[in-house]
Amino acid sequence: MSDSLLINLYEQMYRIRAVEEAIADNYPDGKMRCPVHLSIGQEAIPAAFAQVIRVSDFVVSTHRGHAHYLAKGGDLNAMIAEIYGKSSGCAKGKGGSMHLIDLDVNFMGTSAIVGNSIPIGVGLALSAQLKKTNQISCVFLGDGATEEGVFYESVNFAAVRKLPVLFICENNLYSVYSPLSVRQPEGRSIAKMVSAMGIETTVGDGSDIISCHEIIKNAVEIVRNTGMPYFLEFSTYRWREHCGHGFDNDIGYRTEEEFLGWQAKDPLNNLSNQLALADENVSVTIDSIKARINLEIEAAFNFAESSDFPAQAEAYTGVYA
Ligand SMILES: Cc1ncc(C[n+]2csc(CCOP(=O)(O)OP(=O)(O)O)c2C)c(N)n1
Ligand SMILES: [Mg+2]
Repeated sequence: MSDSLLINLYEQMYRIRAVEEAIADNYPDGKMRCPVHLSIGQEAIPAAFAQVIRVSDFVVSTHRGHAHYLAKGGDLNAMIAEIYGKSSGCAKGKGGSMHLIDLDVNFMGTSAIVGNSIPIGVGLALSAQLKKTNQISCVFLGDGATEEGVFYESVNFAAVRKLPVLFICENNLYSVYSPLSVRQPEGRSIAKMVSAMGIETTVGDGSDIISCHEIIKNAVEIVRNTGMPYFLEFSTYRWREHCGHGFDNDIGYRTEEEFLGWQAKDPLNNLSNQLALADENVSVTIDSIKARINLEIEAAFNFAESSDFPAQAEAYTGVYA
């Protein structure tokens, strides 16, 4: 892998992490009035994805979608303004953190209803197939979403109609406070269930951005070249509470040891260590990347804070017009 690609991966991953850390830091001010679902700890997957996806491709995501929006090139100012409920937000301040959209880059939306965006992503793949555009459609989903009936209908439809859709499951082991062990029989594999429905699958380590990049690049090429669906399942872990800016290891649904074990596999730290080992001058480059991104984030929060709330007359108007 080239040095410039490694630096690009680092930059993407740092940017996603730093944006969410800034949301967490500012959240207690009480100005962001919507719930936030942070994906700190899970960034390697979207950061790798960002390097291989085209602007023309479609993406849909979930309640935990900040990283996917940013990875697809969604406008940062509009995302932060949306979380602040301002009219300059990407959904005109009417949706909040769970309703991100940026049609300029074909980021087609996120949804608060678990599983809801999956059939939309499949429908987008159907439109690309009918119009012969060579676009692919990518559907981010959590492990919990695979327990919704619509997931099976969608995977089956994609398999039967041979649609160019890439499913990317971020398996962070939990659906809110329920671990997989109380939700599914022991030893069941999500990827194997999907494979039994006739779709090619790969399982990856979501803490290792270099292998994430290889796996996603390969899957994107297969979907684009064959027009067939593909399913990826990455193991990963959210560090923060299910919903909110804090930590919740003390409430009893997961252990501190488990949390620390995953934190020790921090994908951002791992990559910066690898970069430092490869080239001792790299720390100067990394510092300048961080400084630039930190300024960009500060500007986005200033933009959001200084924007107006939607006018009363906008209460019943559309989000896109
Ligand atoms: C249809 C539906 N059922 C339940 C919920 C409540 N809910 C919100 S997030 C969530 C967990 C989803 O878990 P997963 O898909 O693994 O995503 P994660 O939060 O782990 O990223 C649940 C059950 C919901 N929003 N929608
Ligand atoms: Mg989950």
